[in-house]
Amino acid sequence: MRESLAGEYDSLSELLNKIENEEIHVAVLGRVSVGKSSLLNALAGTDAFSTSPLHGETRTVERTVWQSYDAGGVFLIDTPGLDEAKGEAREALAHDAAARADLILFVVDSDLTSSELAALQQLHASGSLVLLVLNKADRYSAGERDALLASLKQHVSGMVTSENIIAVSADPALQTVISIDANGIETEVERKPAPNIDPLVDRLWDIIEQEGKSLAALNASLFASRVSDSVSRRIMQTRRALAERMIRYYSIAKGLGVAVNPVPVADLAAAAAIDSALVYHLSRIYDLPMSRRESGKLVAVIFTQLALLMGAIWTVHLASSLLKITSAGLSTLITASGQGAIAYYSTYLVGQITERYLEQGKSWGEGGPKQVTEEILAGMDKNSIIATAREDILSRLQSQSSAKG
Ligand SMILES: Nc1nc2c(ncn2[C@@H]2O[C@H](COP(=O)(O)OP(=O)(O)OP(=O)(O)O)[C@@H](O)[C@H]2O)c(=O)[nH]1
Ligand SMILES: [Mg+2]
Repeated sequence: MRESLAGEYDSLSELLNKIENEEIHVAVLGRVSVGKSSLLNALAGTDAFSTSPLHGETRTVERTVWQSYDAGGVFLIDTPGLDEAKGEAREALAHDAAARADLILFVVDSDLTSSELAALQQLHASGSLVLLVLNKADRYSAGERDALLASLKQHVSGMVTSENIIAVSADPALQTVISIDANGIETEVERKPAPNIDPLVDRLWDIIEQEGKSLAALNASLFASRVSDSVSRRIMQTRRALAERMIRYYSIAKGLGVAVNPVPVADLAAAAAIDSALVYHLSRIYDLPMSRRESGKLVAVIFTQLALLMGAIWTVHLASSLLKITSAGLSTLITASGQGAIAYYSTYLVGQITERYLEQGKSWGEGGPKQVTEEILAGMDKNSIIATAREDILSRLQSQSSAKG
């Protein structure tokens, strides 16, 4: 008992570490010999992983860093192939690694087999983010490839969006080409084509940049929700910590966005979109997933309450008081960061209110949204939050401008 608990604590603390260090783990999963290790080598730009025409080359879970991603902290994780005759233990290893990853590259080399489909369904049910990668595209004509992609798309509709279904050639087969020398003599030579993985790299960058840190946090929380009840208190703490981190992350993102690019209040729609993304992710941390639409609605409810309670003028007051405090130097930065701080504060409020709603099992309780909003406002030290916001934003603005200059 103690041992199994210790194991769970270990994996939890590993996850927390991962979030602390802002690591993102990308794991491959797929049948034997579809080219998982080759794909990771192509991504890494090295021969970090051993490959072979024989089935079952990869026997353990191994990892390397994706160096071409500047921000660092992206790990590529290789796993043994699924579906091996006698490989159940290895298959379990692979699934386990995938469950901890933030993003899964599910690699296939032809249309889906029933066991591949089953594995994808399992991943989908557990909430993993999956890219479906059709490897060995060099073996197909353009027409065949498109037909295959269309078929894959159909099989996984509702599980993988079409932008996340990508054809690549990680390790294209040798090509025979005719070379003609200066005397016009033709000889056949074998040529090794370069890997073609650019569409996948682009998509990975997009995802990591857009969702980056929250992706790691999100996945850790999904994993945490699968461990046993005996650690549920610890999980609640983990959730709070994750939620807090995520709220802060979104608050900074919005504050910074507004500070760098001060917008008239007319841009409320864009602001609301950020807040509803936050709500969407928080609902996953609390294992009470809401759709994007539901999240948007919740934000509208919260905005209404905030406006009723604080009046539309509150932003103006806040802005002028902030500007008064800070008149020395850096004037444009300060003005900008004043607006940013307000944006930060509003997202922070939305986050706190949503968290309360989720903790109560997706309910406002007897007093409705008004009471929850009042309680949160009453229990919050506005000035210290705004001060933190300004510090966060200013320090980032300054490091940005010093990096540029
Ligand atoms: N034609 C072609 N062959 C490829 C491609 N990618 C990989 N291969 C070949 O497929 C074979 C298997 O590649 P691996 O990367 O070892 O496959 P794996 O999925 O890691 O296999 P296991 O570790 O055994 O599960 C090797 O002979 C590769 O050269 C590709 O894009 N095109
Ligand atoms: Mg392998």
